[in-house]
Amino acid sequence: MVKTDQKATAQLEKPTTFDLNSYLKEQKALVETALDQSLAIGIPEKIYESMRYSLLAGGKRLRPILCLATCRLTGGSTEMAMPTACALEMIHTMSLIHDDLPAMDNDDYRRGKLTNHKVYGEDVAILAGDGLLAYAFEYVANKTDNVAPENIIKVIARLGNTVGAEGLVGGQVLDLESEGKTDITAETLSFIHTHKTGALLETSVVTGAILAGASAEEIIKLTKYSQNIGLAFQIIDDILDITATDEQLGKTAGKDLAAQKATYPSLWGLEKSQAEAEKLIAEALDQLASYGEAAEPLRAIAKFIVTRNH
Ligand code: GRG
Repeated sequence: MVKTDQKATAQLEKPTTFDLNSYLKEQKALVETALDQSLAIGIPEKIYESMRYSLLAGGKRLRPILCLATCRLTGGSTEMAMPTACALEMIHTMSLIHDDLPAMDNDDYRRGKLTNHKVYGEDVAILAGDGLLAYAFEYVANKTDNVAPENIIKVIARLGNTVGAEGLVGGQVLDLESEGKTDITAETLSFIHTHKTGALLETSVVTGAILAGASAEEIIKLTKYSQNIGLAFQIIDDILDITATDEQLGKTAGKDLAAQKATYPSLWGLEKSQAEAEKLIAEALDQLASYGEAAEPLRAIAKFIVTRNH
């Protein structure tokens, strides 16, 4: 094994008394309650039911939890960040609804449940995604309290950039264009994933810091932290598509292989992909050095990303 890998492994294996399972359970419960309260059934009922079906279907709630944790780390509060945390999950959920459509990945299951279009039909699923996307912006603008207005505007602009052609939409288009091609380079794959998956994870961390009024220097470190965990997250996602079961994933495993999709394991093999993910996480942890104990949640989440099995 090369030196950097040994260093990375040592970083990841550093003992800690922080109980990530209890932390995630407690934070997830907070987020679930806030999401449930964020969207009441209105008229026409069907669209609200469809939006709530996917929004409240479970999932790890990683993006809101990252946003809340970063806001608290940089001097803000849970309350300041909760509307943005909910909006991040609304955006993530809408991207999953659209990603699962027959015109895109054509999936029947998501988060262990039938996909939105399987329950409500394609027409309503598209509109549920659109509804959630629009509502995310409205929710941040209307519900954020005790934050300087210029920081709320920064958050809204950042969310827009993350969703659009410079973010999720751009990544998804290149992903669709790359399907079935056998000559995808590591650069193209990196573009797809930094846009499709990394951008929203990065924005989850950075918006937490913006809401708290963090310094430019802090935002640079946290950006690097979040870019690294975002890429590592995708590498592990690719690995799990090969090594995990349908039950562990809550969706069909082995789809990348079946669709002949270029993935990190297909480019580098499983072992090198895992080593690269660990190296990225070790570098992410370096960015948190100046925070001491207070950064334990962000450290533990980073480590969880490379050790998760779902
Ligand atoms: C954003 C306007 C707009 C359109 C969507 C379909 C699309 C454009 C983009 C695809 C984005 C996508 C589905 C990326 C994959 C991200 C990913 C790794 C999802 C799985 O995230 P987890 O593991 O899932 O956090 P849970 O279920 O735990 O939330």
